[in-house]
Order: sequence, then structure tokens, then C-alpha cells
Amino acid sequence: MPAYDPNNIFARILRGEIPNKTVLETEHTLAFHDIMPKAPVHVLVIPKGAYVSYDDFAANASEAEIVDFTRAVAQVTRELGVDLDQGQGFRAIANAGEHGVQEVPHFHMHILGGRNIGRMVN
Ligand code: D5M
Repeated sequence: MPAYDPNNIFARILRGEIPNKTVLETEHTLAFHDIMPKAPVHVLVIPKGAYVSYDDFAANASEAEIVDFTRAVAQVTRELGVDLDQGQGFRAIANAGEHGVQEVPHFHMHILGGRNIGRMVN
């Protein structure tokens, strides 16, 4: 696992150094609109803790952080109307590392919806 880079762009967003369009903020989690949306709904959900990627988060975050994050993802889908009660669904994906083509080395989940996303995105 590479060391966490405290100057990555999402760490800077969490410190308030770079603005973001917040959708939801909880004790352990922040969700905001992607700056280059690939779909009508494209939100990134990130833990506030310093985790490089999905595997780092799954192995090292507390249960409270993991529950908070997981529920925040679902809450975002409801707030933006793409959940299966109100809307037509969404895709949640996490790119990890070089082969996953992860550009920002702070764990994040993409939430994509508002159109049929097709078989592959990113
Ligand atoms: O995706 C990283 C994503 O982060 C990519 O979809 C663009 C987005 N991004 C980059 N900078 C910003 C800022 N400043 N605000 C919002 N979104 C941003 P990856 O999975 O790492 O390839």
C-alpha cells in the first residue's frame, strides 16, 4: 500500500483549501459533485479519514466509519433521486491503483446515474 499523500486533492477539499459542491456531510463522510461529470448524476463519496483506496479503507477504517460511509452512499442516491424507490438506479464504483486507473489517491466511491450507464464506465 503506498503511503497516504496528505496533499492529494481530496485531502485539500477536506481541509477546506479547495471548494466543492457538497451533497452530504456526516461525521465520517463527505459527498460532493464530481468536477467532470460523466452522467447527469455523478457524485464522489469519500471518508474523512486518510485512506488511499478501497482495500486500505476496508482493512483499516473503524466499523463506525465503514457503516457511516456505506449509509452515506445510499443517502446520496436517495437525495439525488436515483435510488430504486424513486428513480431508475445507479452505479457505484471505486477505482483502485494503477490497473483500476485511480487518479486521486484518497479512497472515493463514484455514484453515477440519471441515465443508463451502460456496461462499463471509467
Ligand atoms: O477519479 C477521480 C475523480 O475526481 C475524477 O472523476 C475527477 C474528480 N475530481 C478531480 N478533482 C476534483 C475536484 N476538485 N472536485 C471534484 N471532483 C474532482 P478516479 O477514480 O481517481 O479516476
